Amino acid sequence: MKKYGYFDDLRKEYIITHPDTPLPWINYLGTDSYFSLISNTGGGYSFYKDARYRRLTRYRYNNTPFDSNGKYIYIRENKTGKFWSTTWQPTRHTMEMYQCQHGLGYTTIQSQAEKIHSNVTYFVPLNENLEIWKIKITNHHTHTVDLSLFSFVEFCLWDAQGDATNFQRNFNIGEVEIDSATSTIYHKTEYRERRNHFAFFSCSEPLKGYDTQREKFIGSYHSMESPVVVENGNSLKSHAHGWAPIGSHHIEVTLEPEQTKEIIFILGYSENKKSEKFSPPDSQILNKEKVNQKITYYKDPKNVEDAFIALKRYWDQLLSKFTIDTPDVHTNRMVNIWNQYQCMVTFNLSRSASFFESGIGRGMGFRDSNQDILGFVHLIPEKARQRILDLASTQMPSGGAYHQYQPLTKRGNHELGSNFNDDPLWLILSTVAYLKETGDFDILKEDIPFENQKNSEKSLLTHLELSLKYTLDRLGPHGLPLIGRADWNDCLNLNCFSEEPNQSFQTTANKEGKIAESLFIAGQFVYAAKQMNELFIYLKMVDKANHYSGAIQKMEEAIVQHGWDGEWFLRAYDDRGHKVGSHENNEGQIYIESQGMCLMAEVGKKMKLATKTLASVHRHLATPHGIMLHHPPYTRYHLELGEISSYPPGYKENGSIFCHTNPWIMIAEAMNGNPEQAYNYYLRINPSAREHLSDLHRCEPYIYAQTIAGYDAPTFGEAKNSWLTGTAAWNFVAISQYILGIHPTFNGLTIEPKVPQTWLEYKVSRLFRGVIYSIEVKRVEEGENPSCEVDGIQVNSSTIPLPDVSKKEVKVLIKIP
Ligand code: BGC
Ligand code: IFM
Repeated sequence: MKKYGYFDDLRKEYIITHPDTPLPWINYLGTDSYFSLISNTGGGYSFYKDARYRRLTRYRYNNTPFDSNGKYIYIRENKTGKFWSTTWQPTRHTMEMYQCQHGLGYTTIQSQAEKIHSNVTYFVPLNENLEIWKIKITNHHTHTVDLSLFSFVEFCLWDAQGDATNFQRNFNIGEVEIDSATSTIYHKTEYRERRNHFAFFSCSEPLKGYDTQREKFIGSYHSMESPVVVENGNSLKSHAHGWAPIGSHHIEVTLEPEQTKEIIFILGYSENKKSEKFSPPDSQILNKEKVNQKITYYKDPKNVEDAFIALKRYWDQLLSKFTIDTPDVHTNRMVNIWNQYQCMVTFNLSRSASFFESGIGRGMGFRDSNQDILGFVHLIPEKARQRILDLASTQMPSGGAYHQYQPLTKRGNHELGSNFNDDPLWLILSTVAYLKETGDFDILKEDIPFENQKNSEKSLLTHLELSLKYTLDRLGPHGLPLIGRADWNDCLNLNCFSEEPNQSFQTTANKEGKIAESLFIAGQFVYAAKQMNELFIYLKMVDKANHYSGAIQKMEEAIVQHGWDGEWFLRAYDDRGHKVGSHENNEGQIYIESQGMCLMAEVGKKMKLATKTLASVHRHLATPHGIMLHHPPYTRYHLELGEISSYPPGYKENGSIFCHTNPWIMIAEAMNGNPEQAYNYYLRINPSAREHLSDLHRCEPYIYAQTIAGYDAPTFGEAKNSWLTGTAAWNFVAISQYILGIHPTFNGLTIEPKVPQTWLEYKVSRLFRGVIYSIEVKRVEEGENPSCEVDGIQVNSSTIPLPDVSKKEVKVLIKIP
């Protein structure tokens, strides 16, 4: 199979050597409010905070090539009239060299054509709402060359939804302003409304010309491959009045042999002063002073270099909080670099904006963001704290939660409502993870409103209890949690069948009389409630702990009595009370989710159900490419099951390898004392370990994808929907906390290695509550007993308590059999 690139672990980069990757292999720039997506051929889009409401540049989804529209620079040799683009796309000319380096928060694309070498680095400086494109051009001819450079971005008219649909309006509203003195193009569409934002696109060089109207730049019946302006080598100084505003600078460059020139482009977002917010009188609406300061600052290459170094330092420092050194290269590079990096991206963007998520349909998912915190909390706990409070503010007094909220407004999305009955319980898992990481128990006292309404505040602890109550208030005929619209599996819609409510089953909590029940939520309840109990005990709230112990026991009994199918856990009962995920079914006999959740919750521990369950998972669901969601997949549509059966067999929720769920089984295997199997499953979906399969896998080899096509799919092994998936967080939890075995607890750091026998030793360095734990794990020598030494002193527990305050480093040596 073809290789498209390689990992450079020292530089923390993935280096792509062939531009025609099976799909665009992308990177995310920006860590805070301004984000930019960029592919290995310069495709992508930018937005401020919210990919729906503040989209800066336009992107065209669903194209061939996939990423058509981006951040492009054309070079034209004036004498010969030959031209090409520095990122290969959109001209796709023959190249003398090409290399794309995707690094942490930056992407560098080098290429050479006609002996002209270019090196463009794209990045978003820390704490800035702008992106830099820094280009260096070198002339490798033995003679002087005259070049023309044309930059290109296409502006989006802010609301990406309206931008993609409302053309009768859109083609009339576009407005721009050109400030030749500073080489800046302003995009100010919407400034006449009560909006106060605008975009700017500037450049370090004096302009020969510019263009702001797409049609003029490209030319009618031309294409991005050969825009008429580039072909002719002359910009038209076009002004956009409606239609499609773009930003294109025309710069002239003369280079002696082997001379290099550096040019800087700055694309950014800004807002007007408050007083200018309403109906500004004329074009002088722009807060130019502020923008000019920024532009002037970043036109200086020295400042750009400093910002770039600061960004690199930022990532080095973040990733230094958790580093490992194990015998396996795939584990090392994913854990040390890419898995943590992806956790940051999913934390920032939830499921909103990728090449597969349009940035329109989904904002911050309640379920999703809570899970993303699990893999992110050690990196920047303060941000996790704020996210927990934001999420809790979208909870309702019932404990239910809006399924998602818009990042710009932080308000719950009404259309989707709140009846995904698993949602509230995830808040418990994220909060407990935060507490264990930080020991910041004060967060539990924070007053948080319901549905963002003032004067409705209750403590976070109350919110968490309401999450448990929400489940307990909604139990079905078997005493199992009602599924509502769906649980973790969005597409398992079990209440679709009967039009009429089931009259024989109506409680106040279930006014609609819909009775489908979820074994996933049952397991999740036990898992979450046990964590709450641990917290109550730690907080010495004994009555509460006792109260919930009763609820946990009852739920476990209901699961064992009504939810055990003999060799595995059922998945659900549908609205007519029929089993889902049973050997009695013809299709969908066994599902992964309820096995994972119930085992992580240690349901049926006394009856030793884990070994049997995991053997069933192995027998029925495991494939060389990962563990499938269920099997056999549904071959026809079932009204009583809903969207799950709308997918062709082996894809998405209908029996693909839904990577998010695989770590639950890895965790269960590790907990059940089978490290070999846990690690074996880990490697099956580890993107780096699949790099050699790139032609089959197709997605980026440095990032987890949401799904890999299942055994029954014609493209078994093909990954889809890379980047924004809970797979990132859960794999990090599985490998770091359960396989490498380092997990934070209320009282200290627990170390319980569950690694394969072939590993003779490994090291972990873990920052925990301000202390560096340098951990070495080794096999016992012959005749030696397993042991744990902390700073040279033998200890009996696997939980290492925090040292006294003055100590900043602890050395731990663990000997395992
Ligand atoms: C997708 C799911 C998604 C759901 C809700 C379904 O079509 O398959 O992955 O979570 O829609 O947006
Ligand atoms: O659990 C969901 C998630 O919230 C969004 N993507 C799909 C998953 C499974 O349906």
